[in-house]
Amino acid sequence: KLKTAHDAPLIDEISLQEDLDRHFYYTLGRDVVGESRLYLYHALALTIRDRLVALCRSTRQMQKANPTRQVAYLSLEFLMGRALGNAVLNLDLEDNVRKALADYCSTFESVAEAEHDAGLGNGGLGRLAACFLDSCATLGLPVTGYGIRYEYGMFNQSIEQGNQVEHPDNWLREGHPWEITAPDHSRRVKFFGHVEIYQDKQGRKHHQWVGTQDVLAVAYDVPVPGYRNDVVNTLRLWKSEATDEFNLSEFNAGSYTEAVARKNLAEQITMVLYPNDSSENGKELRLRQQYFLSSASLQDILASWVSRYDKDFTNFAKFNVFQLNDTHPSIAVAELMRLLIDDYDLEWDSAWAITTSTMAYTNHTLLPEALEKWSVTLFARLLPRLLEIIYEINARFLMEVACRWPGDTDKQCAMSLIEEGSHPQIRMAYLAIVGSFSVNGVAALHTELLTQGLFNDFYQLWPEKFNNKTNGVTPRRWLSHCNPLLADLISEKIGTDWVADFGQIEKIRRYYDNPTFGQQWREVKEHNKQELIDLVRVQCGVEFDASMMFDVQVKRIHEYKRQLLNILHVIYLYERIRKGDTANLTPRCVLLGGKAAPGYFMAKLIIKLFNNVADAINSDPLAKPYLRVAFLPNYNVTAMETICPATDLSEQISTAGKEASGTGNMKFMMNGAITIGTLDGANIEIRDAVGADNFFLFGAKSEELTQIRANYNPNKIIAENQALNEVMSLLESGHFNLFEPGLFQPIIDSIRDSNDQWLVAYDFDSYIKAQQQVELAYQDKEYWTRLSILNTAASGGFSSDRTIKQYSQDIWQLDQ
Ligand code: DL6
Repeated sequence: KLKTAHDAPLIDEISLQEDLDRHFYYTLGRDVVGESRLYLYHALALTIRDRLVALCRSTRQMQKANPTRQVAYLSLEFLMGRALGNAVLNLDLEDNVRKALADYCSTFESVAEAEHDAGLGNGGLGRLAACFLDSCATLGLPVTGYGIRYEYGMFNQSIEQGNQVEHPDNWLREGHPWEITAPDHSRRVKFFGHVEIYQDKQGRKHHQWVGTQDVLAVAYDVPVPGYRNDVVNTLRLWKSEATDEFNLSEFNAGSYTEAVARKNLAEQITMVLYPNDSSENGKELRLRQQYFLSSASLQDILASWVSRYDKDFTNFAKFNVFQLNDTHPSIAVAELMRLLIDDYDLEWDSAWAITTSTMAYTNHTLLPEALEKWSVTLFARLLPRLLEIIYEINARFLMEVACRWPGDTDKQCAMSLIEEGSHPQIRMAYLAIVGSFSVNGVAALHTELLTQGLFNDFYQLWPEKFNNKTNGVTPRRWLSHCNPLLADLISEKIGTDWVADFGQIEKIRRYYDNPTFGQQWREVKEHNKQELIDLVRVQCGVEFDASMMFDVQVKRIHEYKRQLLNILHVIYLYERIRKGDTANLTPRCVLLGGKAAPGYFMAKLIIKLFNNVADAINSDPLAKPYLRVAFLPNYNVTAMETICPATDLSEQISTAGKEASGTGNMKFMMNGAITIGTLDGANIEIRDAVGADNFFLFGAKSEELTQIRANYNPNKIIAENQALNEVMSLLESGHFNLFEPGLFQPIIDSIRDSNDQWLVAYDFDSYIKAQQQVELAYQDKEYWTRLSILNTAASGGFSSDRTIKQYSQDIWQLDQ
């Protein structure tokens, strides 16, 4: 554990004010107060960054003085969102910041609005990485994040005529005041070329990867503050740049255009984040990004090791762990081998011993389309030395398989790192498993399905490698920062220790049936709803009403997440309204948000359907008292900070066995929303924690799916279920696409398809029934409030602090 740092700049009111003025007037050269909140934001960010830099330095010094095991968290995605509010909270600077800004006639909130989200991630996986960094710093653990500084992050989404339109996210245009470039830490990453073998005087063979086209990885460090503990860790993001070579060769030879083209090629690597959250499209540039991150990060760590211990790697594994966030950086397994053998002269066996005791792999998906495979041909061209190493790893691994299952060649084919066929492919998940000492899933059910299904062969071979680490989210951002009124109300009752020790949130359970506390709880929700009402009005032009239930589903748009089921329920409610069946209807506002991968046709059509349904309902005066529907464009971290505190009902309705964990479910729960959900991912653990009575369960269980699919007949289900029949009839009548005939036929066909993997028709009936339970519960305000308090009170286990403690103890073994 790290101790308090002493060389931090003063955090008192006067020094903060002075620094703010200095940055505003001198660093940024501004002199007109009120000129632009952007400059004020930059001045404030720089003021706070000064403090972070000092703490970062003392954190590093502390770590150097007491060398312990270090973790490098390798991830292609870090979905950090805004940094200002989080830093102010964690450094406890809010009062002083407010006072300093008052001199500029500005509020903290308005200045914070000027910050762009750092959207360097698609969704759950990237946001998890961001929550983990917060928890590692808060727990004082020596963990460094390594990622890519994409020039363009996750695309911005607008909705035009109901359709998603993508716009580039030029988030760096106005500068990123939090980062500090560290050019002295630049690394060279090789691509292309070929391998030459030579023998040294001792007759030992060496492989030389030559004729390569090198790219420079330039480090940009972003500080990651812990919560009020003087610890600041680092997120190191790599930017690709051309090496200087072109100046000398091509450039001087007059090949100006070629030289510039080559420079562009190098810079392309970190140009843009791939916007597919759960399908890989095998693009060469993506593989380059993966290798670029892995190579630069490993080189960085090895260089720092060598600077201290020369080429003595005896204790390297004792002091280093690499956590691979999904298979995306799994090429690191082969790259560490290459660096140790080719650059540091280790023998294969020593290098392999180090690799397999430092690499740990987290799996985040069971979806087959998301399991990465790379073409052998592409590897041979782009990373020839890495391919050789992968072949060697595979050959040795298959001998182990042959020993365990003698004569079973099918087993060898099934487990091989190379999928044979006309276009052989490298199975990256298998490379990650073979090269790691730990493989973890992200929720209990997910890990169970991994060990019993997808990775069962590997589990049989190495059961000790597999473990579960249920995800979590940071209560700093996802309660203290985003829901300050609720945080204050909680702190009034149980003190403030819960922020850093989230298990203590359980203490508010005592107040769950206290009428005064319940009233205050409702008032906070009411206030938060007003904030969301304003957002929805501005962004969607739809007027929500705080007296109605706020029913929310925000996440990436994917068939398995079943936004479609939600839409069918909305149509069902509308149908009831049209029929005048409104006696027991609980008025509700339904909010949907999320981005579809740009090439994902069905996901985009689902967005369009939702918007068309919303238009029909919102323009029907009959519906207004009962139902309002809006699609929030450009759902991102910042939007979620307004959404989750205002939500009554959290929709977690994926087909069982498909959502690895989910983390939105946890954010909603912390903020007192009640879940309607299936037994999927971490929903199961959420329900266990809060109690079955305080969770609206529906849907098929994962263990039932095979049986259901075997004789699935959605047309029969539709014919026999009056409500679903009416919903389908309205959809099929073209009511929602009067001027776009046939537009939604692919969706209709998918629901009626007996191969519908997502079982929308199957779960419809139980979903509707669960929604009816929700309606009844919501009508009793006191009862609903009790459910809400109980949900927050039971959310203690879903803090990423808990998750990180488990990683630290079980996988990283930082306590030893
Ligand atoms: O583990 C974080 C997050 C889970 O909560 C989601 O359930 C899961 O869908 C998501 N996985 C991905 C998959 N990407 N890939 N590969 O984003 O991870």
